[in-house]
Amino acid sequence: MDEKNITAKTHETAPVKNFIGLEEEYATLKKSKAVILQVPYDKTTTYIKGTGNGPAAVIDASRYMERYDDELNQETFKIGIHTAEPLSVEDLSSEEMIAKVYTSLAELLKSNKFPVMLGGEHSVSIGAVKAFKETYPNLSVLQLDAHYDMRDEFFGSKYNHGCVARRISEICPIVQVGVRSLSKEEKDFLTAQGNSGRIKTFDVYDILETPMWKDKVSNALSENVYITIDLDVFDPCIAPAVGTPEPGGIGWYEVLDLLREVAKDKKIVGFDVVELCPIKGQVASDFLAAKLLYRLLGYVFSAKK
Ligand SMILES: [Mn+2]
Repeated sequence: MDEKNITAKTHETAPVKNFIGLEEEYATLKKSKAVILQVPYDKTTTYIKGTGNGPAAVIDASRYMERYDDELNQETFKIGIHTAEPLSVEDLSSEEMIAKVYTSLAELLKSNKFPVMLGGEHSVSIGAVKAFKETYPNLSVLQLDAHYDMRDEFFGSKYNHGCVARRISEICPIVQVGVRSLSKEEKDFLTAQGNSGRIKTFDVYDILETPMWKDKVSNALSENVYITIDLDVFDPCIAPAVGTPEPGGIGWYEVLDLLREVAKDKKIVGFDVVELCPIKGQVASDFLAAKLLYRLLGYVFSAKK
């Protein structure tokens, strides 16, 4: 048998439904503290298409991941992680998709679940933040991203993925980390805003120059924090499968250090991982996304807190 056949065979097993291939014992909605909501939406991406395949790729990659967390020395899956059926959003307008995400998350929050959302393009986060803001009035959003996403409108839409941070900033305060690409219009907007407290930005240069940047980020957040992670915040050498890659991103351990710090100082109420745009045969980014999701859940539910 040649190598090609072996690869094909190992990767053609039936797709798993549950994150990490969890048995029902740890995956029923009733018993689970965390619920993974897949939102395979890909309408307004501007460069490489394919973020609609992101959620399935993360679930698929997750089955090859160890269930034991070696950093936290715990078996995080025992909190129960339910993987909900993907939302059918493919044919919806941005407004309809945002409304659907909002409704789904509001329901999960009402039943005291800890929601984790998998995109899809970044605009999926708008409906999520709306729902969290209603449950947690004192909410702020931590955005990890290569892009500022502060455009008021892009390609004729206010809900384009390039406008997501601007829309979020209209709902609650937002703290941006790792950003390194913006338009003149966004720059002018942010300059006009000044240090209003509504939008705080830690770009890659701040990170490089400020030894205590993680504390500063954490201090800029309110008590209840929703985290939105655009995978393009990472350097493309470790996460190349994104719709709009940008050189000079931050590393795995830097992101983990920040998330660990925020989980220690604040109450993380939910998070999303978005903009995975799977590349066939190159699964490192899919696996990174799965591991990131699991590690962050681990920080949130860590026994050591
Ligand atoms: Mn981005």
